[in-house]
Amino acid sequence: MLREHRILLLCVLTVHITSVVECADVDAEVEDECADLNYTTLLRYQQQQDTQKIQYLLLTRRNVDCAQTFDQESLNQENSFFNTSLPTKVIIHGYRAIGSKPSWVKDLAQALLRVEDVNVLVVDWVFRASFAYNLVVQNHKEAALQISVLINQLQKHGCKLESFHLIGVSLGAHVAGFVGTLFEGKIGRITGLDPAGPMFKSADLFDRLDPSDAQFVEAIHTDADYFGISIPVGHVDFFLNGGKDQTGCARSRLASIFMYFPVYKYVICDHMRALYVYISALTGDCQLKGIPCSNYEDFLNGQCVDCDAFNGICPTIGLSKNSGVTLSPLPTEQKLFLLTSSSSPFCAHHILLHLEVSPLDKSAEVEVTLTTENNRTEQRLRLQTSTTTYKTVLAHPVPLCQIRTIGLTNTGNRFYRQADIHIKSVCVSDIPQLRKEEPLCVNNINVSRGTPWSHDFVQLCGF
Ligand SMILES: *[C@@H]1O[C@H](CO)[C@@H](O)[C@H](O)[C@H]1NC(C)=O
Ligand SMILES: *[C@@H]1O[C@H](CO)[C@@H](O)[C@H](O)[C@H]1NC(C)=O
Ligand SMILES: *[C@@H]1O[C@H](CO)[C@@H](O)[C@H](O)[C@H]1NC(C)=O
Ligand SMILES: CC(=O)N[C@H]1CO[C@H](CO)[C@@H](O)[C@@H]1O
Repeated sequence: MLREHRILLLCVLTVHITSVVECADVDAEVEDECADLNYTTLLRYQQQQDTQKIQYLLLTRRNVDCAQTFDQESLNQENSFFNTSLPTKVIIHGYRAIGSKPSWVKDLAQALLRVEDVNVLVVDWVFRASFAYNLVVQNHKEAALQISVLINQLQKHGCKLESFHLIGVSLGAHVAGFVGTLFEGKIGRITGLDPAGPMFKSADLFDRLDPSDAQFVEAIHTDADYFGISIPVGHVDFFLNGGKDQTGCARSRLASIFMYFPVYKYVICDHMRALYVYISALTGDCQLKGIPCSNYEDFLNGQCVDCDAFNGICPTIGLSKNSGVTLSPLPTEQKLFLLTSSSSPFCAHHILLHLEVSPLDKSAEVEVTLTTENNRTEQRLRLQTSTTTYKTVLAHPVPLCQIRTIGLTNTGNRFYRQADIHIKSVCVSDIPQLRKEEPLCVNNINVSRGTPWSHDFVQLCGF
């Protein structure tokens, strides 16, 4: 009895330490019936034990929790849950660290199934997607070829090309792109979740995801300065928080040699955010909308405040047709910007802060605070002698209509006495701006050093 306990404890410890399930026999009887992603180890790789074949897992509403393996033969088998009358989502992972089995795959598949009755095929190309990144890049087209063979077969069984939606993470986005190339852009939709950047940014269109790869191509960018690609690759491209650094992810970037160690997870926080935001957008109850703009600076400076160029409908992350884009022909490589919060469901309300001041003798600084019942947002603005108009976009946890108080503090200059700052007007308004909505403004304020000013709004939501 005592011995058994010890063995069990050891098993639990091993699972924790290696995060690779080595004591799987414990509940093997239950697990065995469900297919799972393969994973590879350095030893297996060195001994070339792994076959190079891609494995497919199938999840549907009839087997949400327990994947079936899937291949061409499955179509002739009665017990397969694949339904050729339904659309098919194909999930393609990217580079995989040794020994890893990404847990997000199931989360994404289940989120998709909650929204739509579809076949979800998970492409497991781990044996081509591990070890040296440059080899994986070389392998990605081979993986795409194998996937295209399967899609060809599915077509013969009655699946329509336009009913396929490929969702590729990182390098998987370029795999999806190449599958799209092989079908001459007739695949219905491709979603790239932070498409990989290294070795792809300057690649030929043939070699990377681009708008010609499917009838609708979209991408979400979250790590454009590191693992992700910095250029737009779809009809529309959502750049979250500018597309580079995400809120709640560590700033410091240790060298990529750490990719092979447990810190991998930590280093790829920005990169994987695109995926988690996408999953959240599918299941959450708030919408993540992008504002068209030519660059992030202009967006932050309040130069882009509406979706008039999109018939007034801001493109939304998620499964709606063409992300809600109604333009015909579709735009290409249109950059869309949005700010997010640091955790699920990631939604933030965009608020434009607009300040008009009287000309100043010396540069100054003010702090603007927006207060709601439970929240407080602060923004410091540096005021220059050369400018009297300041605009900035804030990510706010609650909508504008819930803002109770606006405050201004003359935070002054450390080195000399700061005179009063005369604010001609301070205004806050929603982005996207709707024509009928008036901004909330207060005019003619003198803010002295050491005497914060504040104003209460009387407003209600829903009118
Ligand atoms: C991959 O996993 C499947 C079960 O899902 C198993 O049948 C197959 O043998 C595995 N392949 C390798 C190479 O480990
Ligand atoms: C396949 O999907 C179609 C369309 O939703 C449905 O009518 C049919 O019953 C499904 N077939 C099976 C075997 O579930
Ligand atoms: C603010 O100060 C200016 C001069 O410094 C003065 O002319 C103006 O009346 C003041 N306004 C208010 C609202 O106190
Ligand atoms: C950061 C923070 O305090 N957020 C809160 C803002 O207010 C909403 C509800 O009004 C809360 O749910 C958030 O936790």
